[in-house]
Amino acid sequence: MTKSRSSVMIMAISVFFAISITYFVFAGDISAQSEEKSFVTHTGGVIITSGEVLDPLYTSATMDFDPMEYLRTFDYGEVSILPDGTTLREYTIVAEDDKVMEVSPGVFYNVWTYNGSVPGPTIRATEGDIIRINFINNGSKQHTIHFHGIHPSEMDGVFEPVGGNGGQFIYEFEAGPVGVHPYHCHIMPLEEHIVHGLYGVFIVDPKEGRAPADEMVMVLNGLDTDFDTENNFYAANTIPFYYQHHPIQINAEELIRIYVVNMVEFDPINNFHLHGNLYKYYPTGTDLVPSFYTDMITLSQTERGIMEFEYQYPGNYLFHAHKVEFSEKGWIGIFQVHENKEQKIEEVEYGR
Ligand SMILES: [Cu+2]
Repeated sequence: MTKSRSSVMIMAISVFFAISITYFVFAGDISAQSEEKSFVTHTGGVIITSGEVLDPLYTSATMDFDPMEYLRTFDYGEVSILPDGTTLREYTIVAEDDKVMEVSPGVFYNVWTYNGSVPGPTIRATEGDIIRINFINNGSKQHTIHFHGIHPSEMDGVFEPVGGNGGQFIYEFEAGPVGVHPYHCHIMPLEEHIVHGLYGVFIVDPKEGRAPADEMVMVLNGLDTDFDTENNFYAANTIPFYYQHHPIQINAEELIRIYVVNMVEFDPINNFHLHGNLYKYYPTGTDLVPSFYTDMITLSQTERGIMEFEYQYPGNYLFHAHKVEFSEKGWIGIFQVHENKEQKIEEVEYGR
């Protein structure tokens, strides 16, 4: 009896020591893993991150996005002239829904993309040009492109769902009216397809052009990274706080023109406040005469317009949502205004 009790004791002590030795041998590895962890996704892909993965991952495909590059990039398409002299602009837009993006340090989000980015490319044309979009859906779900603007019903991207895994559709219409318009997927549930990132900006320039300016695009967006139909992050151009950490460099006494589009879902309003200045505001950009001179506009879903301003004094100026919750969750940035030693703006080449 006593003998068997002591052998149990010896066995228990041995097991304890074995576990302790195992712990000390592998302790280095355990502490290393608190720095970086590997996550195996639903389809077997591997993600290595130091943060928590809040989003179900479909593949390990990752993507990079540079908000500074996006800011001033305009896609004029492949240009050709039709027999009647009209300009034709052709684009290829590919939809995908399996990309993963680190939207904030350690927070990975499954983005659905047009041409691999959120927002998709800024499509730009002159009023009266013919736009032809070769749309390819390489996603796993149905998607479309629904443009705001004037076009025939069958080009509206609503009643012709484009199947995934290579489905194709050609959207063709005349660019108009003059202004700044969003485009986005129009497959139900619409909020889901939009909030994951299937949207972009479509600019239609007037034939006579606009005054030369330092031009930029800001898409106001929200990211619902935990699927509770409330946004966890807000941003101008997708990455929260990006333009606060990387101020936008502009010159004093130089005209700045911002094409701003509100794509935030779930919250009924968003807004845009500029510090140390006021701007001329052209709602939807459809009129060449500004409707307001203000430092504050309020925008509902897909509301958009053109802002124009010049800074008089060099220095740092915030721009942000005056809905403070949004600015504290990422929708905030800085214009770093430099003394204007030489006019750097080149003539905007409309219709190039
Ligand atoms: Cu879609």
